[in-house]
Amino acid sequence: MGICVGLQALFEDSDENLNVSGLGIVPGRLQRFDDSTKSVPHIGWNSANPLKEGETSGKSVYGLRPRSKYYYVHSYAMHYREGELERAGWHVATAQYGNEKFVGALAKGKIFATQFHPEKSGVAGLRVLKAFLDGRLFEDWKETGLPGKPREELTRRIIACLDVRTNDEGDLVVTKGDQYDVREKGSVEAGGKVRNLGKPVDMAGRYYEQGADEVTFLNITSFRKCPLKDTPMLEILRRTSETVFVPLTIGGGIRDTVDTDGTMVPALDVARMYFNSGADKVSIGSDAVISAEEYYASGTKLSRKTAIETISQAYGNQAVVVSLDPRRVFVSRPADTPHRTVKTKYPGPNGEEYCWYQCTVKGGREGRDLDVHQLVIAVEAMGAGEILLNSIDRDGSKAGFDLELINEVKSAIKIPVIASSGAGHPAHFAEVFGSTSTDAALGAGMVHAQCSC
Ligand code: 1PR
Repeated sequence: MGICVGLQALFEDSDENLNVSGLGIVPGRLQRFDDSTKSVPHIGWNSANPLKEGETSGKSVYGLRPRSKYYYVHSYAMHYREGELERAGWHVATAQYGNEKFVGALAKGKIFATQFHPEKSGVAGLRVLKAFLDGRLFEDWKETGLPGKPREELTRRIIACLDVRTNDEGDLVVTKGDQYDVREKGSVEAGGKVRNLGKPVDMAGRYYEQGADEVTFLNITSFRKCPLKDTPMLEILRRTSETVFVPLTIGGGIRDTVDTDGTMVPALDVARMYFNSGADKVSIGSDAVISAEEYYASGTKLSRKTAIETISQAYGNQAVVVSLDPRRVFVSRPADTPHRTVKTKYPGPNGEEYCWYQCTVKGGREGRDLDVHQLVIAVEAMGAGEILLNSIDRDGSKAGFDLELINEVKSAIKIPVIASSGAGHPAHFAEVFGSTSTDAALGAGMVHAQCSC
């Protein structure tokens, strides 16, 4: 059985590297998705429909269902041409991305391959793995009761985010900031304690059961006092990946690091520890801002040594998320700043009608002379695969997403964007998906509020 690149290797070759031939078991050459009108990599939940156009019953291949969705994360695909692979004896399941129809899965004899990740596709994916292990190549399948034909297209993702840190007693807890301030206010007994919303592994498992498309852990305090190999987040990932079968992202402290014994550990080795513990993606925050500043200072030359470049080179750009922590800086006129401004519907404290989005590091504690437009262009050039777009102004506000910020970032790059910060009601997700072309949306405070973990 081949998964993702395991399917791609079966073909003759790929535009990804024409110097390296595939196994040639399946005729054809993989091509990169067209990114002129959609984000690439193709990340998210899409079909793998075993039925042909217009069929409402037929052979379901290894448990694939016409209306189920499966998790994809790739930039190259085998375009589907009606009947071509079938004439070579292959059973094919298809998906659609924009105007491109491609091979989602194929089977012949003892060979089975999926472009999607069944191990990260929840219950639908586990059904496929079980059918393969049981050798159930075919089962008769009849569409029942559901109106209309299956929509073979990418659905946008809803991601549950857990900000994790140690509390004052040293326990690793899920917390939540209000404009990045995670300490309780008000009651004396709370006494500015770190908000404790529950245990990370329990809460991640609950969000998976409730249908989260992905789970993101942000480790908001680097564990400076313990050896890297004992970082508590590694154990959290190991335990979470045993029961949560959707993609896991880990952020916080992904950078070149000096271990407690004085050893210099490159960001790539830090990331490798997380990948080996069950992470599918790593999220880089502060280090990305510093790298972008160096990128512009060097005249937009790539150093090939940054965390983004080395990790995406080794694991693919789909494994590297860059997390932004911007805040609004208001100005009366665009001429008052060299940065790219937006005319905002939400005037500043002195009625200013323009603002620019300042990048920050250290969890929002330090503003930099860099705006989000500059940052995302630089990190896309370095090989980042996705942007996690937080907003300090909206964080924990439950006032809805900063749509102006999201549109500003989406207009600048081709890689997917995850809108974050401000979700307080399901309608906020409908609003952000309806008013922007964001590829995913993330919630933290809202999902925690509904979780009786
Ligand atoms: O800089 O690479 O070590 O990464 C640090 C990571 O930790 C960054 O991704 C940064 O965003 C995050 N972080 C650092 N400090 C805080 C804090 O809250 N004090 N979390 C923090 C920022 C962002 C989301 C947040 C969403 C959704 N939180 O996790 O939950 O904004 O908010 P919502 O409740 O409104 O839905 P590095």
